[in-house]
Amino acid sequence: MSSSSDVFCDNENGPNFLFRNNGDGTFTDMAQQAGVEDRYQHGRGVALADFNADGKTDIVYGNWNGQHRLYLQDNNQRFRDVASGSFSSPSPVRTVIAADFDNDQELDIFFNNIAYRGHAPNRLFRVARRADADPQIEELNVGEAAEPQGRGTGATVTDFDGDGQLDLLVAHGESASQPISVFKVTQGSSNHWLRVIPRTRFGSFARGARVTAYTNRSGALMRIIDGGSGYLCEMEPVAHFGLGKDEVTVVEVYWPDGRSVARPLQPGDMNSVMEIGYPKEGEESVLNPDTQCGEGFFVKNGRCADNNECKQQSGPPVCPKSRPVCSNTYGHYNCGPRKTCSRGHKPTKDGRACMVPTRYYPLSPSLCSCSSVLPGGPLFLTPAGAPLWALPPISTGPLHGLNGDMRLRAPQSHASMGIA
Ligand SMILES: [Ca+2]
Ligand SMILES: [Ca+2]
Ligand SMILES: [Ca+2]
Ligand SMILES: [Ca+2]
Repeated sequence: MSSSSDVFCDNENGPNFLFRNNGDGTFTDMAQQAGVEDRYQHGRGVALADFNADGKTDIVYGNWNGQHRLYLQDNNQRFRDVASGSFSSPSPVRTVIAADFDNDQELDIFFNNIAYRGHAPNRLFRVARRADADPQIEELNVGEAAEPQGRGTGATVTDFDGDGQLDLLVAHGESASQPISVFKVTQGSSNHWLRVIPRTRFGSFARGARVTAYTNRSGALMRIIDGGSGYLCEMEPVAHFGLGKDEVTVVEVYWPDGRSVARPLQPGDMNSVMEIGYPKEGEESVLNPDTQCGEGFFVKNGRCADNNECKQQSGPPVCPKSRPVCSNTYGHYNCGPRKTCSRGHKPTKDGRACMVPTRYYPLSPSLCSCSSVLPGGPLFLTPAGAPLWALPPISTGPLHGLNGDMRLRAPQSHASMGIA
């Protein structure tokens, strides 16, 4: 919505907030215009990510025994719910995590449900990017992490054992005392990965930073170092990229103040953890013009830019007839085809996807998030502080290579978990 960090609050007992950062220390609530108010639902757990690879931040959250939402941001600061029936299906949800557990490049979304009245298994979905279409949402077998009788209150992800795959920690409590569980994913171990840790000028974790990985063949992947997603817990301040068999060509970090760094990588840099410090005055890197950004991208003004960028002279952008739709992506404009929609659907305002008309909401973007607002009370932000890494869900069972080997390990204690 703005170049500075905006704030999305997924509220219980009332409309959500989407605060646009006015850049002068004040914020304006845009939730209604953006279509993300959801005033009759009770939010529990939120995550921010770019689910359709258009460079704009999208929002996923769970509603307590209500419909869960997957809001994609369009070009007019409006959001559109693309949650499938199965995905949106109401549950006693407590935590939502978006991460790539099997390192196949596609984000997975984990719903931690609390079994406070009968069974309430946790669920896992893959949200796969598609060219010129909304992402495909597919439920995966979450295996032992289903914990149908688990009193899950919070959950988080991090790479506990340093093998490049995220591990999932689920905390329990509230209505019964249960041990913490830690799950490990065994699928996708041969996939490439890259973990990027941006730092502030003082060396701490750069919450609010945005990290983009340009790849050889798979386009750009974006992660946000979030300030408080999940619910009663906090995710690790690490941009974790699963790469499948691909490699990152250039990694780019934008700090909340607009400073940025772009760093060309070599294949040998894959499967590693990379720290990127805040650039000192005059040290903002510029990519060499012959840097290879990967398929679909080229170097422009020292940064990777989309090949299909629309010409923007004075007046409206110019696109060829075969790709007449110009939309903003990764800070640029690019041309794309107009979607032909089947009966009962109509094109989105930008003409690049189809939707069921009743599911369309206007809206806008956001960059950082807080996890919930207490009923009738003040904004509740999960505590920030020293790093305790969170990890996302793992899946098991027969679905698409996520076969079940999530292992439960060493339970310790109960209670909600935070990043300490
Ligand atoms: Ca709400
Ligand atoms: Ca997006
Ligand atoms: Ca995945
Ligand atoms: Ca691991």
